[in-house]
Amino acid sequence: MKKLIPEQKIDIEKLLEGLENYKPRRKEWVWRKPAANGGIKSSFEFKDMSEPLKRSIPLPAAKYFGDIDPQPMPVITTEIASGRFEDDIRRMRMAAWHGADHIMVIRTTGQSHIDGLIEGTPEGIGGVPITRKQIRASKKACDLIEDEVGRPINFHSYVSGVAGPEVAVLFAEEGINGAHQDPQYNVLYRNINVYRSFVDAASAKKVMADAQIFQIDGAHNANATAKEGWAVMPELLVQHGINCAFSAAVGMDKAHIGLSTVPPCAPPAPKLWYDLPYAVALREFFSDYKFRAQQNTRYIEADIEEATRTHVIDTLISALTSADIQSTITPDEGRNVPWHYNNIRGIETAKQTLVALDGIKQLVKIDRDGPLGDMVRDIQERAVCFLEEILENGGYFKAVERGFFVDSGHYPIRNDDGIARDAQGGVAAGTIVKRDDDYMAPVCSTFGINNLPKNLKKPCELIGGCTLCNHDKIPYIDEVDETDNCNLRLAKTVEYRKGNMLKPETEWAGDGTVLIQLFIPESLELAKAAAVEMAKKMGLLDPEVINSQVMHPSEGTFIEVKGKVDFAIDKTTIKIPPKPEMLSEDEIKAIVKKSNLTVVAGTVGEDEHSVGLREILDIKHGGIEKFGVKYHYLGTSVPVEKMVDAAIETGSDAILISTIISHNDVHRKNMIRLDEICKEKGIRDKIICMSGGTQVTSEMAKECGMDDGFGRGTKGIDVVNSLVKIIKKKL
Ligand code: Z98
Repeated sequence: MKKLIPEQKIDIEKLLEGLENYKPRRKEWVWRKPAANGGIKSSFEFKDMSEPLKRSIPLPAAKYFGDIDPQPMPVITTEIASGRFEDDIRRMRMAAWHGADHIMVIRTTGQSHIDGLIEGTPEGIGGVPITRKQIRASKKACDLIEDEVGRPINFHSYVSGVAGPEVAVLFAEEGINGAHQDPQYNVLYRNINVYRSFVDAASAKKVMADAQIFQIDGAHNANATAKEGWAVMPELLVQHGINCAFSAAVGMDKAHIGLSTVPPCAPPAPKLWYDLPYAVALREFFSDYKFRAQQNTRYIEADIEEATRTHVIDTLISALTSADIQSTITPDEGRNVPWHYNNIRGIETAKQTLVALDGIKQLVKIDRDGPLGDMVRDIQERAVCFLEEILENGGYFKAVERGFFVDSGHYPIRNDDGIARDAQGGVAAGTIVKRDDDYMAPVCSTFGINNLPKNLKKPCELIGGCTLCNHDKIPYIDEVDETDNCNLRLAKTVEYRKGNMLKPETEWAGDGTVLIQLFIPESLELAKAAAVEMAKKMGLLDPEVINSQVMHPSEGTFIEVKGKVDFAIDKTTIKIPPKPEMLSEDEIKAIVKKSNLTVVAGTVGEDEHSVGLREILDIKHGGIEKFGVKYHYLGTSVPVEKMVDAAIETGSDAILISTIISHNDVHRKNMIRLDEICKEKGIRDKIICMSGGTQVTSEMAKECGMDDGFGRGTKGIDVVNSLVKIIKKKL
């Protein structure tokens, strides 16, 4: 597979071929490049946009703006977490088309506890672990996807857990571009021994630094875990400080160190009064470093709209405080395995908000003289005092033993409910082996004592190259488990990916999962139970209420139910209705003007339903008037003869009749009558006759002698497009 073809699905089986020989073509992290006006030819003036994509899907409203798709400067992240890398890859491609260039892959829950690397791609609880095969397949896909969209993609995963250094080497070998690494994460959230965690971190960070892997820390986990996220703001600064200082001491370039910041608060609290001073305090203390802003998962409930609204405000804070990376969570995190299309929704929220806020700092200034200045200083002072207290108590390890971190008190208050870890305990306690004084490792990127002979260009010269320098030396092990591997998983879904069978999907290929939305005019508990019954009657398997919102305690409840369909459709049996060829709005307007297009219109017979026709005529909702068509509206229940006479009197080009009532086929009769009268009066070849109504179709109208007909859902542009096409032929 040399390149992707936009009209064709990515062939996963083909992608997996030859992975044993795959080499990453680029290893380091890449930022977006600024471009004048975002490389966009438009009358709009953009301030801070990056280079455009070669291929992309713009925001839905782009059609009103010449289909432009400006790309903001911050890198946009999507967390791909289907749990199966073969599905993640298709998701990555969709994400890139919508503007993501940082793809994070979440690994199996608890991989942090696995003391070593795993081969193949077995599926565990929560998904697949990070393995060489998975990385190679994903990186190979990234190469193809970045060529397709025309922008480099940063592929990201996690260097944590008891196998941190091994994972770091794997990532460096395979060209991972970004990774989370923070020894404090291991200690606090995975109960890994604190000494082991820091020793491992030194080794891992050295490898990451040499491979120019962009590092993101783990401080944000504190405000997602703490009882009150906003109370731990001073601690977050301390955690960032410890990881930054440690990383820089190991030799990491500050430009490759990113702070993971998460707004600690959310509505209905007065969010800005916490999150803005926090963001400003951070940026000021850590001005040499980069910032990755992420939404706070803590506050993501089951309602996607709510998650999205908070994300917009988060992104406003990012724009005001110049975050370098805008991360996006799928807004459905709070309710299921994140779904394909929700990845895209998260990316679009970030893109849409950042584009809308382009150049905000030229218009709006953060006022340090007001209350903000004091709040910023307050957070910073508390953080400095926190750090001093750590030193007074004998340092970081002692502070962890005393439960200083993730305490719910607002420092200096302590509620003594922090996460306390015994320095001699935890996973892999007592496993550190002191290096001998004459320790020597003939491999690159080794941290610490290494007694290499003098005058070597690089350590691995002694062994003719290490795996970091010579990719050919890496042993590649394919699937080792015959019963649990990606080939078996792929075989199960092949008919849905490559065959003729079609099923809806949201999590994985062929899963048949659908979401239905219902409003049930009942109170919450009754509505939830009733919704499940209704879903069953609709034929859904395993229906489950995943969101419910009371509209009023007794008037009704909005419910979302997910379930599975147990059918598939053969796509060869599906007929796609032909779409009428649409002229451009400009062309339509030009022909309307040139021909001074005028019509008479009315509802005919005994039909008083005028709303549909008025919508087609009036400018308000894009009726034909918008395109310059002049109309004479004759009202309701107009005799067909009168319509024809009026057309002759006004010198109109067309007669538009609306006929909703259809009993006794009266709608057909009206059309036939209109055609006959026009013929009788000798004007049929000069006048265009069209009809519309809920029961009308184009074919039926033509059978009844009309030039065209329009049914439910017709817009003014559909009618004027048809009129103009007929006139164009006559011109
Ligand atoms: C994020 N939404 O930050 P295991 N190391 C750090 C982490 O933050 C995480 C892991 C490792 C979040 C994603 N973060 C969650 C610093 C996870 C994950 O194997 O689950 O422990 O590693 O982007």
